[in-house]
Amino acid sequence: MSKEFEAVIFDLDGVICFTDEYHYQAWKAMADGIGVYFDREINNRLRGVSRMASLEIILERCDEKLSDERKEELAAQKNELYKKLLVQMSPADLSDEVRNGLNELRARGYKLAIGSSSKNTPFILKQIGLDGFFDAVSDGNNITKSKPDPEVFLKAAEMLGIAPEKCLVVEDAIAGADAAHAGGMKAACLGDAAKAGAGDYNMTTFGDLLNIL
Ligand code: B16
Ligand code: MG
Repeated sequence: MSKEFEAVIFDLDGVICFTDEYHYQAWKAMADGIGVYFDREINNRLRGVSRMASLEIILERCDEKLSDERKEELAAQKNELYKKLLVQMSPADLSDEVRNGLNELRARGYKLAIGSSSKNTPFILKQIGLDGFFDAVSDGNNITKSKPDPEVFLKAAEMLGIAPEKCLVVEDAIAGADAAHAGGMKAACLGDAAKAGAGDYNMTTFGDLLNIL
């Protein structure tokens, strides 16, 4: 175990597993239903962003001003579709690289947590066979402010009983790396966030974590 860190807090979507395509399909069906243009490029902007904030981004292209009630209805509609798509996820959606990496970090003595914006976190963890695996799960169900606010990561650190500066956050979204920094934590980034150089460590693959920790 490195002296610098005692715990690792993982973002879920885009780090442990990949639900982008399901988010895309569900938002696309919702947007088509109200005649609003939506494509994969816009979908990329939704990474790490909460459900309601994602809807606001999609509605930038809607000429009509919708009531809060209608927005709740549309978000609920999208989530129902999304949950139907999540049913097809299984432990096969967890790569060997991630599974082995998590087991190795645990063997090295690190506490492991989830810090995700998603309210569907418990269901996704169950689908991919990681139900009960993490020492703490902080997600969209226990926060009031979403990334780039640090709340989700600070709650994870608190649940673990470990000081924020001893936690390393693993993220794929720039908003997530910003959230880690706002909470006094370092960030190891993958994907978009790594390409943008948003992390203290910018990785090409999950397994690179084993060289940092
Ligand atoms: P839900 P993460 C985020 O998860 C996703 O990246 C983002 O696309 C999604 O809008 C958000 O969760 C909320 O998800 O609608 O399931 O509550 O990357 O923070 O693990
Ligand atoms: Mg993510």
